[in-house]
Amino acid sequence: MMYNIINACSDLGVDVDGANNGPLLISKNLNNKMINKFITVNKVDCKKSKSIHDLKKNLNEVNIFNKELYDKVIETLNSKIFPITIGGDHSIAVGSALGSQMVNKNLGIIWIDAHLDYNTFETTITGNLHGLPLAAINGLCDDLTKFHNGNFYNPKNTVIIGYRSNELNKDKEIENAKKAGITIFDNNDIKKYGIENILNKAIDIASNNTSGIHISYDLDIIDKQYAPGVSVPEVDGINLDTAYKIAEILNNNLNIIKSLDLVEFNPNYDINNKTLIVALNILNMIIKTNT
Ligand SMILES: [Mn+2]
Repeated sequence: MMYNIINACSDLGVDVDGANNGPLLISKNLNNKMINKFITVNKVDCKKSKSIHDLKKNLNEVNIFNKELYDKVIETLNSKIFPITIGGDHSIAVGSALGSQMVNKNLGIIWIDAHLDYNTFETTITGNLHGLPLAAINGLCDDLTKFHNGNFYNPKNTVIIGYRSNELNKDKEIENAKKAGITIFDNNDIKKYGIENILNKAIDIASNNTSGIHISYDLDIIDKQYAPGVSVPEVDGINLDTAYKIAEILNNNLNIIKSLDLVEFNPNYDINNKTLIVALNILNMIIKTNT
């Protein structure tokens, strides 16, 4: 199995700057003989909206970006290469996950994240589009997915792991997710049952009657003391052993995993390259050869 690394260089989905510079920094330091090639998608040149009154921040530019990323993921899969998309803020997953769905048809998804990313245009209070991608992928945010001509991900095969955030509008976001019927394993579930049990359960749910799984791994699931270089850091996250255990289990399941994102590395907030090194370790563990 060979891999294309797709650098998704956008921070237009969040009012914090810098996540657009994460992918190239990771790629520059990624030496792995299983990599076929590096592809880069850049955000369009624009004046980034950060207005608190704008509840669809940079919508047009995010859509232009995601359509281009979508095409790169489709192209990669059509040449029988595994796409790894490096973000970028999490709004880029609308492009990568739907691109994979377009080719693989009936995928499940595992969203590894401190946040639900399950706001809709009706419930977002910030207008930061990186808070909507999972709802969008389930077909609940039409304005973010007009470029997509295929199926959406079925909520029955949609699983979140690691949720623990305390955002102001979290009740509405949880309500969205519960109404849709997705499965949520929160941070306490990981503490109680262990990451191996939880991730294996998630894989069962996401792969049940599907053609495979798309993985979206947000670095903010990790405690901010180990991975401070993200746009919205959260305390009480998983430790590095757990973060690497996830990578190892993903590597063991590459037969059913069809595509993957690693997102939200923001070099502006990194300390002593901690987060960069964690991201590189995770990628090298996922794409190591099984021999
Ligand atoms: Mn996220």
